[in-house]
Parts: sequence; structure tokens; C-alpha cells
Amino acid sequence: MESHFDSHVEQHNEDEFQKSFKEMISTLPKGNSWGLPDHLYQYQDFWFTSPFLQGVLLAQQQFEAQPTDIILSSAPRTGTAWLKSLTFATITRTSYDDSTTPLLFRMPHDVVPFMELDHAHFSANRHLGIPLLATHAPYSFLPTSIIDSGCKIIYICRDPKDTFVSMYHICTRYAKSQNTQPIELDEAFELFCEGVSWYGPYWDHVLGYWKASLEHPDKFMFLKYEEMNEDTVLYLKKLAEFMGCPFSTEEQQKGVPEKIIKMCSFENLSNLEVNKSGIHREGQGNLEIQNKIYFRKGKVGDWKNYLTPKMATQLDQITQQKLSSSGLSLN
Ligand code: PAP
Repeated sequence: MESHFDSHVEQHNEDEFQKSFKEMISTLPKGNSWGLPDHLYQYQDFWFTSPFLQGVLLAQQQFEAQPTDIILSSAPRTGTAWLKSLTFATITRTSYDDSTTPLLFRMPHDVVPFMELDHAHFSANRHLGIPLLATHAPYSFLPTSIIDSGCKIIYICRDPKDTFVSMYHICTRYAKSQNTQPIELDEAFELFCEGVSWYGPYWDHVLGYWKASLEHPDKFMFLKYEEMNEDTVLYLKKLAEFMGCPFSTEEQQKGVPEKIIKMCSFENLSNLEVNKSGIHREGQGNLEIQNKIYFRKGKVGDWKNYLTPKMATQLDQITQQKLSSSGLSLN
């Protein structure tokens, strides 16, 4: 059955929504743009750019989750594209192999859509039996239908130091591609520490999902980029089980998990022509970005090449303070 979210929103409602959104956003606290064309706006304790906030609020009104949906959640720069490619390749492994998968000619963000921006694309995937939908929305912003339907949620997080360094780089690379003035590292660092970053404060984003995962362990899988990197085979098998499509003994003997991991590796994906020369969201104004900007190094601990020991200690202290008594560690 076609859901309300899948169908076109009536033009009148859409116009009304945009009008009230425009009015509402003009009243919000405005934050630094990190050198990008869009400012950040603070709404209910989190910072968003306008198109993403609009997308989250629209999804809250319209998205009707189904119990079989699988939501991939993450704060920006924590491993979303990697998680998308691994889950997509695992779910579609009986339809495609490593020589036919759409991941060879579409970048991961074009293969698994974002709730905030890609409604139509998701319904097409769902009809094809690919129930994966991604979001950067904080837990408290998820549409109630996601919580009520009991659908599964996979969250990935990352050491805040590497997350910050990755975020700083995507902003400077994007600014350079647009010939605008990139933000300085020190300024970006202060903003990140203060929580003024995309979907930040980063720690609050992680904690929202962490607490929810403790309350509903059967519905949540909580991953860390570093642990996935350390033992990808183990975590891919766990992911497959969690998604309801475990690898059979025969598949394991044939090395199917290892093949998926190789295909989705940073080295492989970043060297594909589509990810070297393709454009993401072509023609969508400020959302348009070169695919290659998304792929940088894919390493754990690259922060050591950018942060001074003082900066690293400062971030670690914030992390310790924010996560104290949560039972979660991030570095
Ligand atoms: P997004 O918020 O822009 O979607 P996201 O995919 O969550 O970003 O994270 C990007 C990070 O994952 C980048 O890290 P880096 O800046 O430290 O290098 C990116 O390089 C890394 N990444 C992308 N693809 C992969 C992959 N296949 N395996 C491991 N890391 C990856």
C-alpha cells in the first residue's frame, strides 16, 4: 500500500509548510557557516543548515515508517557512506555481486537515500525490497512513526577528534571548490567544541542514540567506526544478522563477507570513476558537491596529523565530561 509519505504532498500543503518554515527559521539563533554558503541555525538544541532542518521537519510530518524499514543513523563524517555501502551490498547480495552492484557506478549516498532530502528515491528502493534509509537527524528529531513502528535502527559514531578533522576537511574542500573563503582550523575547532557544527553538538547526537539503544537493545545496533575498522568481518556478520539476512555457512565458506568488505573498502570505492569524477545532487544549488570530496583518507587516528596535543586533550576532556556516567567511551 502506498504510504502518505510516498505519495506527493499536495502543492498547497507544501507551499504552506515552506511559508511557515521560512518565518520560523528567521527567528532562530544563527551560527557560523564554517565557510559554506549556508548558515547554521539552532533548533531545539541542535544546529542545522536550512535545507536539512526543513527536510527533518517535513519528514516528521510526513514519513510513515514500516516495521521492516532499516534506518541508518549517524552524525556527519562518522562513517555513513561506509555503513551505507556495507549494508546495501549485504542486503542485495543475491541480486548483485561485486561486478554488477550499483555501488560500482553510483556513490553510496546515491544508493541509500537520506530521509531529509530523498523521499521519492526511498519509496522506489522500498518497493525493490531495499528497506535502507539514512538520516543524520538526532534521535529526538526522528519522526514518531520510526519509533512507533519498531523498525530497526543502526547508528554509527566515531572518535570526536577524527570526526572533527573530517568535518573540517570537507568544509574546506567544499569552500575551495566554490571559490569561497575556507574556515581556519582553529576557528572550526572552537565551534566544534562549542557544539556549533552540522547536527551538533556532536556528543549530544551520540548520547541520544546511545541512551535509546540501551532502552531498546533489540531494535538498535550501535557501532563505532574504529571497531568496524579493527574487525570488519565480525561487524559485517553482526550487521547481516541484525538486518535479518545472516550469511549462511556456505556463503561464509565462499568468502562472501570478505568480498563485500573488499568491494566497500575505502581503497576500492574511492578509486571508482564515479567517486573520482561524479557529482552528487547535481543541479541542486548549494547541495551540489563533487563525489571525491566525500572520500578523504578513511583512516583511524588521522587527527594526530592536524590537532596539537593541547587541542586533542581539550576534545578528550569534553568527551569525558559529556559521556561521564553514560557507560560509553569514544576514544
Ligand atoms: P558524510 O557525513 O559526509 O556522509 P561520512 O560518510 O559519515 O560522511 O564520513 C566520512 C568519513 O568516512 C571520511 O573520513 P575521513 O575524512 O577521515 O577520511 C571518509 O573518508 C570516510 N569513508 C568514506 N568511505 C569509506 C569507506 N568505504 N571505508 C572507510 N571510511 C570511509
